[in-house]
Amino acid sequence: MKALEGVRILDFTHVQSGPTCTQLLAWFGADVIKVERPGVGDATRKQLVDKPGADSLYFTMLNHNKRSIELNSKNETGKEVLTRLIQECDVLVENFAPGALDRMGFGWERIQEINPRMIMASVKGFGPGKYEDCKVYENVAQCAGGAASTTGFLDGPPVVTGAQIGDSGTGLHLALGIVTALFQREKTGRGQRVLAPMQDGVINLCRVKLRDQQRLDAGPLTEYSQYSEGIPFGDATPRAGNDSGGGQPGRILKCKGWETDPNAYTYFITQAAVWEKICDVIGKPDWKTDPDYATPPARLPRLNEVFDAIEEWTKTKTKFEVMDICNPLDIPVGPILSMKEIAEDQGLRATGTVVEVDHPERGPYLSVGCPVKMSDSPVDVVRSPLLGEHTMEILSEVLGFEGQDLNRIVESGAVGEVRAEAAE
Ligand code: CAO
Repeated sequence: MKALEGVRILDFTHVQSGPTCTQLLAWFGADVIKVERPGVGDATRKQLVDKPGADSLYFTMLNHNKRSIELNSKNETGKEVLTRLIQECDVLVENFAPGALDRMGFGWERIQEINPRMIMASVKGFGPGKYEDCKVYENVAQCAGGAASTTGFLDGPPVVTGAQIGDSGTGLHLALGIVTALFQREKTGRGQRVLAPMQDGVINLCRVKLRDQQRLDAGPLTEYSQYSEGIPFGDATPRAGNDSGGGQPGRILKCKGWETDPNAYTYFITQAAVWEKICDVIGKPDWKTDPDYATPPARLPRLNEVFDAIEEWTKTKTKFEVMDICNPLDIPVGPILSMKEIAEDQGLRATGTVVEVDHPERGPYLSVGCPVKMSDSPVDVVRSPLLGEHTMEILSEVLGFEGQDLNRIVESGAVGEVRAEAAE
């Protein structure tokens, strides 16, 4: 038994934001039917190809546990099949460019007519307003959502982050909206529209930076390194390098081997509660009582000096030794892990956060498993479907087409050439 067993998703998503969402729903037990253009499929199948002829990692890593049906939703027979899918499914998820579903003839009004219980969930770049018709990709959302202006160093340009907060982040927001709408439908019997604009998702994740924007009205942001360096603040939340986003100053510091290893660094937080232990560890016991260092406000104008001293110590240890020494003392630190280290981490393999999956075209590959663990709804990661792998199964088992009806659909070309050949 899985949490979302019995929930059927009509997955009209592509690229990253939408597929992230429907993959999560599939992991929670929903039956996710991915609708793809015949012979083409999700564009990511053929993007960033590392094994010619095989689906790319970009596609496989975002589409586990789904079934794939090839369907031309613009031809008449295709529309008939799509209408039946809308009748049979609980949720339609899409992240087409604005207006694409309407142009197909399946806007919200029409979907409600076909199935009033249907939840229609969309990712768009922007919410209603002057940018609502724009196409948007990850980094556009990071920029328009305030992340880029607050990421990077003060003396450099805005920077986008490797974490896909615009795409995968919005997929997460959308998944929450969908399960919430399913919960409400239990009481009302009605479906509803769920919209997760990427700009809104990024702004939500940058909440603390809007906090700081307003704190600027009360004076300089004293926990930013900029303050301790005597650099005046402008009128917007500045880029803060690797400063901690909260009230406990922290930075990334060099560790043993930094000269040759680009990831020989640790994050180090000078949490007030463990300041005395930090002083002992780094060999500065006098700072425990020295009024210039003993309290957090006294340290704020001296952060560079404080972190320089800590770094003198971290440079004598590997990032893992720093972790081993500081953890028992409750000093919050974290090694800068490379993707190679994450791929090889046996602890992450044991929890299912990193999984090895086998694929008929490409052989075994690594993926990220479900990041949410539920005690009563275990997750088995199943390889992504080949293009149209489940077309016949969905037409007959889910939609009940058989005999002449099934032949008519296959022969119309609405479900792709490959399937037509298979049916013959
Ligand atoms: N059968 C027939 N036609 C299909 C089809 C199918 N099964 N699936 C898609 N199509 C058609 C669409 O109807 C659309 O046609 P029209 O332009 O004639 O209406 C066309 O394929 C292309 O769809 P699109 O405009 O969504 O795709 P694109 O590659 O041009 O743009 C993207 C991609 C991501 C920029 C755009 O979809 C978008 O802005 N989406 C919303 C924001 C978003 O999710 N961005 C994240 C992208 S990364 O995760």
